[in-house]
Amino acid sequence: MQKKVQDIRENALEACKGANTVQKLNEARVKFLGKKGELTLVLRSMGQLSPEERPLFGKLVNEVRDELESSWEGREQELAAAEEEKRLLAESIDITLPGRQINRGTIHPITKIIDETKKIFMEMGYEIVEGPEVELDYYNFEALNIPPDHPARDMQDTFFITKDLLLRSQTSPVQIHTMEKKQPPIRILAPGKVYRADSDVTHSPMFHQIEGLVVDKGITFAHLKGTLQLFAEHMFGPQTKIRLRPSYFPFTEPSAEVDVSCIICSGEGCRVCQNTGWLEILGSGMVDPRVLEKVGYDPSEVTGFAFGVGVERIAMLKYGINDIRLLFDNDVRFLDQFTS
Ligand code: 2NL
Repeated sequence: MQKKVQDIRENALEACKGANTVQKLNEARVKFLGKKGELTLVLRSMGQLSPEERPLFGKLVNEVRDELESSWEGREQELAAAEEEKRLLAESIDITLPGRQINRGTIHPITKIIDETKKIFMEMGYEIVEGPEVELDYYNFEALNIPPDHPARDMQDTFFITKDLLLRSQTSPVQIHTMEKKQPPIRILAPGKVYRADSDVTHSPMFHQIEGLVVDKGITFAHLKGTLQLFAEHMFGPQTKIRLRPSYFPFTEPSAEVDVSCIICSGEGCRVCQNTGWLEILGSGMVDPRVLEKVGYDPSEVTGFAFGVGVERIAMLKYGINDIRLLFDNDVRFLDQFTS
């Protein structure tokens, strides 16, 4: 029996050393030290021994059990440490790996033109003003001296909500509101969305306009010309020339269309300027005295000039975009080209 215990001890120690996973180690423990394990069974068979032999045998079995238990404990710690190390190694993060590129957004070309224009005029002391996109007919048309039978007032051209309420077709109402609230000197720039019932490759039913207005004592057409020359140089480059052609708007008198020397061919003549060397970029004029009167200003005291720029047109010219819809599709392959 003693020999048997020694054999179990040796086999168990062997199995303990040989177990290379926690699971195998547990299996071996069940085999030798479990309820039905070899050492347990040999202890149960103690009845075969004489009463004198039993205490000694019991002591031996207990010693072997203690030895095996501690050996198991040691091996278990070894294996657990090895497995932990393996796990940590597998989970470890290589911090030397370069990070994934973050897709940064870009500023929309329309926003870029608006931001640039705001900067140009803020540097000349203009205040930026904004207002509602839903307006009264009065502020969009009547206060601007646009007669009741004017084509712009047709349902075909303007989005009416009710008889008196509409989506503004220009940003001028913002300027009317400002003049009603403040006395000259006025120097304001009104950028924003406007709406017209029109849609093709160069027209969108929603587009952006920037209007400027200056009213003060002694404002002349020379101020208008100088201001727009400066704007053209800042927007299109220092070599840019401007040209004014007589025109008509109900809210300005006299009125002028403003052309810039072609930004593609510098005035030589090309496809973009249709061989004229010039590009039409804005409408302008001296504020009609009737508009000043309607907001309560005295036209014999103060005069003013005003202008309106189509933002999409400027963006299309400046970035060589041939279809206005590209500006509203929000296709990142298009927008990604407008970095910095
Ligand atoms: C164009 C023409 C223009 C104005 C807008 C204006 C505003 C007030 C009084 C007088 Cl409150 N005028 N705005 C003047 C002339 C032209 O825009 O073709 N825009 C794209």
